[in-house]
Amino acid sequence: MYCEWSADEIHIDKLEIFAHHGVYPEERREGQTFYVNAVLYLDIGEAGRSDDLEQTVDYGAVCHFVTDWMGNNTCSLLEAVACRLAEAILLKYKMLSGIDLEIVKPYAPVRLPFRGLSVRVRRSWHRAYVGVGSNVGDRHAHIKAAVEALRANPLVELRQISDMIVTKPYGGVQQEDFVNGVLELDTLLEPRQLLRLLQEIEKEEGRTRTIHWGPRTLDLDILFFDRLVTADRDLTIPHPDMENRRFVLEPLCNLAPYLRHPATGKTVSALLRELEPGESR
Ligand code: A4P
Ligand code: MG
Repeated sequence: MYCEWSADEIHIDKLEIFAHHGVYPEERREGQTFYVNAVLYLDIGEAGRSDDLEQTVDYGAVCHFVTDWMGNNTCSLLEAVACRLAEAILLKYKMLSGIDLEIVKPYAPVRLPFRGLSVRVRRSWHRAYVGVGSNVGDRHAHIKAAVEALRANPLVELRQISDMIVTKPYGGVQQEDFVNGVLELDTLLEPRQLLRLLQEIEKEEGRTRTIHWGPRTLDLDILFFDRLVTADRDLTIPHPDMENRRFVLEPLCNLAPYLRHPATGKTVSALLRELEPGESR
């Protein structure tokens, strides 16, 4: 699971596995040797104190899991092996906050001298806050459907749901009142993948994009993603203008009052206090 400070590591070096991954048919048919290197990130403080295996991740079990997974699956690309296996390990061993995983193919059919070819990935759980809003149709039903869709996604762990509040429309467009709230989730998805998932869920609920800031069956915005600050054209995190929106800050404060805006360093509760009483600018 997500952990901001887990700096402890367990290392697995050169686990040898015979498996059938590769682009060429003979690689898939005959199989070959692979090596797996991994760094498992977790907090082992409790296990260090208690000397209890239950408080940590059993590296023997992880080695067997990796061996079985490599043997029971077939991929063309080393990239696919590395990404899928890293995800499978993090989903199986929830105590891990992240993993560095390297898949080495020492006998790749390249017909040139080399020591080993490998793909290395770094994957970890992320903590995201998602703003939800609806002001068309059965507003609570749209939000409930979003919650259910997120719950059904194996790469998402929904942790907390704020109180839902009824809010006056913000932004100058004449429209019905909104129901707004915030969801706290842990996810293995990267920011763009999460955005794509949220947009798919919006679409499922009949969202159409016509008027900017206009009425919508369902709006799902990424407010925070770990401590990421980014301003790409299609993805801005933290969500732009959130510090001026009571309909965002109030439910967010309900879940995480001491969470800090990564750019300004201000807590959510301080941002909410700074809004004029009753005002949603
Ligand atoms: N986008 C960029 N960053 C993000 C992000 N962090 N999360 C892009 C989600 N999307 C992000 O959004 C337009 C584009 O923003 C997306 O294609 C995505 O790539 P949209 O949802 O298609 O359009 P929109 O909702 O009309 O625009 P926008 O800017 O998202 O509007 P807001 O900021 O969501 O505001 N009043 C009340 N009381 N309650 C509300 O919920 N909502 C709005 C919409 C206006 N007034 C409101 C409420
Ligand atoms: Mg939006």
